Amino acid sequence: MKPRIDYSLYLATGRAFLRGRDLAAVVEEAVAAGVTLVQLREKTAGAREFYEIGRRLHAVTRRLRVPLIINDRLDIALALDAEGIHVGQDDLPLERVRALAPGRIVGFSVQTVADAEFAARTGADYLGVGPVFTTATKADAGDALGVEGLRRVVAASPLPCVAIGGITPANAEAVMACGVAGCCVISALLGAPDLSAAVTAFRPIVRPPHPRDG
Ligand code: TZP
Ligand code: MG
Repeated sequence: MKPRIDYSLYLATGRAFLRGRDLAAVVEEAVAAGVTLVQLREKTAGAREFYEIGRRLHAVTRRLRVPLIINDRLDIALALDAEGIHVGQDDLPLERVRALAPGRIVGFSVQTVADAEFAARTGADYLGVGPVFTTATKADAGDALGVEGLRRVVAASPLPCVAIGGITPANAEAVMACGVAGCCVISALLGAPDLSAAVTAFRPIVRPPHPRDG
């Protein structure tokens, strides 16, 4: 059986937000403050650079005992022996990713109830649902679902859902009330002037799931 995964505060990385800081140091600070899961999202790196960044980051996340999820690239996830892989509609097909990554966490990005049902049939472990709110972080994120749209997808999904897109401490309570397992955040954490303070602001809102929940 897979160990239980704490999705409550999921940090996705973004190079544009580093402001000269070292990625591994930033992630270490975030996890120390209460981030529970880390996704390495590198949209411009070639395979070798992505791998080298991942190698350094995985050393940190292993030491801190949080799972590392690789965005988009199954080859990099496998080469790093990362705990998980997250794919969307334009990446390798979910069924191939599931088949090639047995025992790893497989996340899938969805916007609709039909996508969520497909992902559940195809063996995803969790869903990234969004964008919930408009966001400047992902240019092609599509139209915002809003809280009501998020609620509809979550209600129809048998899988744990993580909300993404424009989530801040100010709107996270409404997002969590939709029944999600957690919030996935880039700019409200990495763009904050004080990362630890931003994590601390989210923490009481994104309560860890109750053991009875699954
Ligand atoms: N997928 C949907 S919205 C988004 C991704 C990767 C960007 C989330 O970033 P932010 O800064 O937390 O809105
Ligand atoms: Mg992708």
